[in-house]
Amino acid sequence: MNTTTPSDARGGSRHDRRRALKALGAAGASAGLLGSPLRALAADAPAPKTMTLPFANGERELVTFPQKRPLILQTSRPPQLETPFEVFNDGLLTPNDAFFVRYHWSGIPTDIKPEEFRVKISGLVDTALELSLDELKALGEPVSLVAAHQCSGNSRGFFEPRANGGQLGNGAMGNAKWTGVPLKRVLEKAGVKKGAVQVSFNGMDKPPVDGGPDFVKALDIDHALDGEVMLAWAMNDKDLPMLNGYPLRLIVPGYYGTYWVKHVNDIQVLDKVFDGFWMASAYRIPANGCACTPAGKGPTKTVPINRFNTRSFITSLQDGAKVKAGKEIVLRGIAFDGGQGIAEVSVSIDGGKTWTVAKLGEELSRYSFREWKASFKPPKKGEYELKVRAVNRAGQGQPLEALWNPAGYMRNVVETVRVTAA
Ligand SMILES: Nc1nc2c(c(=O)[nH]1)N[C@H]1C(S)=C(S)[C@@H](COP(=O)(O)O)O[C@H]1N2
Ligand SMILES: [Mo]
Repeated sequence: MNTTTPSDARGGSRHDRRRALKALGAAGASAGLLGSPLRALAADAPAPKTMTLPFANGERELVTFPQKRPLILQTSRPPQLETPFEVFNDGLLTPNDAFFVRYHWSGIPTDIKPEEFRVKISGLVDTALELSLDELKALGEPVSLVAAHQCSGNSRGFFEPRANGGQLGNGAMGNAKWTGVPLKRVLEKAGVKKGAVQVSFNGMDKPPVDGGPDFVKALDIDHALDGEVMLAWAMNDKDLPMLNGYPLRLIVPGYYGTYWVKHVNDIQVLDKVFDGFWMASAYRIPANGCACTPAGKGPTKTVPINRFNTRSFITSLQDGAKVKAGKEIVLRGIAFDGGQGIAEVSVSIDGGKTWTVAKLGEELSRYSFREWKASFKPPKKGEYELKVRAVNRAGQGQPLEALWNPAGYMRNVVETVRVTAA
């Protein structure tokens, strides 16, 4: 199984980034100029802003791309940006300008005229369609859903032994309100013929070189017709940012981000299982209950990655924080899963020896980040190992020891935050 995506293999340099920003050509590009190699030659040039993810070789620049606030740079061509973790403590919805960005190929669209955009629905249908955005929006009442979005490789940088691919911290995820039209409505307008097996989704981005496999994903026909999978044009009540798939993207609630195809303009109903590279070779997980293998070993059998496992995070305190002994504070954070909904979150302040049930916030949807809160009063001075774990309505929880797989997917170990009470 292939575990290195082309973009991971190529990485990115400051020079690359400058070109990418030039290509994107919007206001945020000024950061690209600051980040140019020339800067290094100027004696009084300001040092690039950096931050350090908590693993070896974790130093990253913070850069500003169009429509984005400064985000953690993973690669520049294509843009791959991670959300600084503090953002998840600001609110349950991740702001559009802070939302992570992931692409596989550098041939990304940078200038799309909405009036010229068309999405094509073809293949095993009664009537092939080519719909404008206005026509899509006129198909009926728009639907909205708050749903978490997460890259399969979120948190890969914490894998031990290290796994090939983008060395991400925990910020390749986000939660947003998505608005659009159910895919079902669109497919039913085209009329799905008997014998349909899967539906494939292609976006406007392209490999920069001949022979690179175009990024195309597929869903089983029943999944595509479940009424929840959505073609979305809005994110948190605004147009999608260009880098998050403007003007239209697929939303696959509860499923890893790899299926959430951006700039989607080509949908095909197929009479067989789609065998493109990004389904047949990449984004596959060990075909067992834990999606795991012994460290350093590959799986014998794989299946396409699918639903999120259960995760939870403390967002109000970061590792190394100082708190006051004897003073009560409120710990808070988030939990989410693949769509059953969170049943319970519990917190430990003694490294996992004892656990206390946290108070859950409102459930915005079964797919949304769910807020939790718990009181924390360090009885005396010293070090505290805070842990959080969640379980969903199907009883699926989080392992105390990290699981491993060669692609570095689906990390969901119980998280630990170490703080000092003084
Ligand atoms: N067109 C297109 N869609 C894509 C991808 C891509 O490379 N091209 N990457 C996928 C992956 S792996 C992820 S994690 C999400 C990232 O979505 P975001 O950039 O909006 O955060 O987009 C998905 N959709
Ligand atoms: Mo991803």
